[in-house]
Amino acid sequence: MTARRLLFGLTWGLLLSGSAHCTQAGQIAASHAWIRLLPGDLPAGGYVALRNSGADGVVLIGAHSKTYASVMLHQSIRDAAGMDRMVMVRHLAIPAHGQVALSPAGYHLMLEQASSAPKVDGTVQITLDFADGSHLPVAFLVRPANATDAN
Ligand SMILES: [Cu+2]
Repeated sequence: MTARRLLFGLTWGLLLSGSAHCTQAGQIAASHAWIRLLPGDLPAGGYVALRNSGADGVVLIGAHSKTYASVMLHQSIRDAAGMDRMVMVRHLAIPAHGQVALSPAGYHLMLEQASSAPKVDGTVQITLDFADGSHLPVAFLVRPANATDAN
Protein backbone atom coordinates (compact mmCIF):
# COMPACT_ATOMS: atom_id res chain seq x y z
CA MET A 1 0.00 0.00 0.00
CA THR A 2 1.38 3.41 -0.92
CA ALA A 3 1.62 6.16 1.67
CA ARG A 4 -0.91 8.18 -0.26
CA ARG A 5 -3.43 5.38 -0.28
CA LEU A 6 -2.88 4.75 3.43
CA LEU A 7 -3.50 8.44 4.16
CA PHE A 8 -6.63 8.38 2.04
CA GLY A 9 -7.89 5.36 3.95
CA LEU A 10 -7.24 6.97 7.33
CA THR A 11 -8.96 10.21 6.34
CA TRP A 12 -11.98 8.34 5.03
CA GLY A 13 -12.14 6.29 8.21
CA LEU A 14 -12.16 9.42 10.35
CA LEU A 15 -14.92 10.94 8.27
CA LEU A 16 -17.05 7.84 8.64
CA SER A 17 -16.50 7.46 12.37
CA GLY A 18 -17.36 11.12 12.98
CA SER A 19 -20.49 11.13 10.90
CA ALA A 20 -22.82 9.43 13.38
CA HIS A 21 -22.70 12.43 15.70
CA CYS A 22 -22.18 15.20 13.18
CA THR A 23 -25.19 14.68 10.97
CA GLN A 24 -28.44 16.51 11.55
CA ALA A 25 -30.29 13.20 11.87
CA GLY A 26 -27.81 12.15 14.59
CA GLN A 27 -28.85 15.11 16.74
CA ILE A 28 -32.55 14.35 16.59
CA ALA A 29 -34.59 12.13 18.89
CA ALA A 30 -38.09 11.31 17.64
CA SER A 31 -40.87 10.39 20.06
CA HIS A 32 -44.67 10.03 20.13
CA ALA A 33 -44.73 9.13 16.43
CA TRP A 34 -48.19 8.18 15.20
CA ILE A 35 -50.40 8.15 12.15
CA ARG A 36 -54.08 8.95 12.02
CA LEU A 37 -55.70 6.61 9.54
CA LEU A 38 -58.75 7.96 7.69
CA PRO A 39 -61.29 5.88 5.77
CA GLY A 40 -61.05 5.14 2.06
CA ASP A 41 -58.58 7.11 0.01
CA LEU A 42 -58.44 10.05 2.39
CA PRO A 43 -54.86 11.04 3.25
CA ALA A 44 -53.48 9.94 6.61
CA GLY A 45 -51.71 12.41 8.91
CA GLY A 46 -48.31 11.69 10.44
CA TYR A 47 -47.30 13.28 13.74
CA VAL A 48 -44.09 13.17 15.78
CA ALA A 49 -42.17 15.17 18.38
CA LEU A 50 -38.60 16.02 17.35
CA ARG A 51 -36.02 17.03 19.93
CA ASN A 52 -32.65 18.44 18.88
CA SER A 53 -29.97 17.59 21.44
CA GLY A 54 -27.23 19.23 19.38
CA ALA A 55 -25.54 22.62 19.53
CA ASP A 56 -26.49 23.36 15.91
CA GLY A 57 -29.85 23.98 14.31
CA VAL A 58 -31.38 21.16 12.26
CA VAL A 59 -33.65 21.56 9.25
CA LEU A 60 -36.27 18.97 8.29
CA ILE A 61 -36.94 19.13 4.55
CA GLY A 62 -39.35 16.22 4.10
CA ALA A 63 -39.86 12.50 4.52
CA HIS A 64 -40.37 9.34 2.53
CA SER A 65 -41.83 5.89 3.11
CA LYS A 66 -42.13 2.54 1.38
CA THR A 67 -45.75 2.38 2.56
CA TYR A 68 -46.85 5.72 1.08
CA ALA A 69 -45.79 6.80 -2.41
CA SER A 70 -46.56 10.40 -1.50
CA VAL A 71 -45.30 11.96 1.75
CA MET A 72 -45.53 15.74 2.09
CA LEU A 73 -44.59 18.10 4.88
CA HIS A 74 -47.54 20.44 5.50
CA GLN A 75 -48.70 23.06 7.93
CA SER A 76 -52.35 23.64 8.82
CA ILE A 77 -53.05 27.35 9.10
CA ARG A 78 -56.04 29.65 9.47
CA ASP A 79 -55.75 32.36 6.86
CA ALA A 80 -56.77 36.03 7.16
CA ALA A 81 -60.28 35.21 5.95
CA GLY A 82 -60.69 32.66 8.76
CA MET A 83 -60.42 29.66 6.42
CA ASP A 84 -58.48 26.59 7.53
CA ARG A 85 -56.11 25.35 4.88
CA MET A 86 -52.77 23.61 4.44
CA VAL A 87 -49.54 24.92 2.98
CA MET A 88 -46.44 23.07 1.83
CA VAL A 89 -43.42 23.37 4.13
CA ARG A 90 -39.99 23.14 2.50
CA HIS A 91 -37.87 23.84 5.58
CA LEU A 92 -38.84 23.18 9.17
CA ALA A 93 -36.15 24.43 11.56
CA ILE A 94 -35.54 22.62 14.84
CA PRO A 95 -33.38 24.96 16.93
CA ALA A 96 -30.31 23.85 18.86
CA HIS A 97 -31.41 22.27 22.15
CA GLY A 98 -34.99 22.86 21.08
CA GLN A 99 -37.92 20.85 19.86
CA VAL A 100 -40.69 20.99 17.30
CA ALA A 101 -43.91 18.99 17.35
CA LEU A 102 -45.77 17.77 14.30
CA SER A 103 -49.34 17.61 15.60
CA PRO A 104 -52.90 17.60 14.20
CA ALA A 105 -53.40 21.38 14.37
CA GLY A 106 -50.03 22.38 12.96
CA TYR A 107 -47.16 20.81 11.09
CA HIS A 108 -47.86 17.30 9.83
CA LEU A 109 -46.88 14.70 7.31
CA MET A 110 -49.55 14.18 4.66
CA LEU A 111 -49.53 10.53 3.63
CA GLU A 112 -51.12 9.39 0.39
CA GLN A 113 -51.07 6.53 -2.10
CA ALA A 114 -50.59 3.64 0.32
CA SER A 115 -49.03 0.58 -1.31
CA SER A 116 -50.80 -1.63 1.24
CA ALA A 117 -53.47 -0.65 3.76
CA PRO A 118 -51.84 0.08 7.14
CA LYS A 119 -53.54 -1.63 10.09
CA VAL A 120 -54.58 0.07 13.31
CA ASP A 121 -52.11 -0.76 16.13
CA GLY A 122 -49.47 -1.68 13.57
CA THR A 123 -46.51 0.48 12.65
CA VAL A 124 -45.44 2.24 9.48
CA GLN A 125 -41.81 3.12 8.84
CA ILE A 126 -41.29 6.71 7.69
CA THR A 127 -37.83 8.15 7.09
CA LEU A 128 -37.30 11.82 7.91
CA ASP A 129 -35.01 13.72 5.52
CA PHE A 130 -32.77 16.53 6.72
CA ALA A 131 -31.09 19.41 4.91
CA ASP A 132 -27.58 17.92 5.13
CA GLY A 133 -28.71 14.74 3.34
CA SER A 134 -28.95 12.65 6.50
CA HIS A 135 -31.98 10.49 7.29
CA LEU A 136 -33.78 9.27 10.40
CA PRO A 137 -36.05 6.20 10.13
CA VAL A 138 -38.94 6.36 12.58
CA ALA A 139 -41.63 3.76 13.36
CA PHE A 140 -45.06 5.44 13.46
CA LEU A 141 -47.88 3.79 15.43
CA VAL A 142 -51.06 3.49 13.35
CA ARG A 143 -54.12 4.81 15.14
CA PRO A 144 -57.80 5.13 14.14
CA ALA A 145 -59.58 8.19 12.73
CA ASN A 146 -60.90 9.31 16.13
CA ALA A 147 -57.47 9.29 17.81
CA THR A 148 -56.26 12.54 19.32
CA ASP A 149 -52.77 13.83 20.04
CA ALA A 150 -53.30 13.54 23.80
CA ASN A 151 -53.45 9.74 24.06
CU1 LIG B 1 -51.76 18.20 4.90
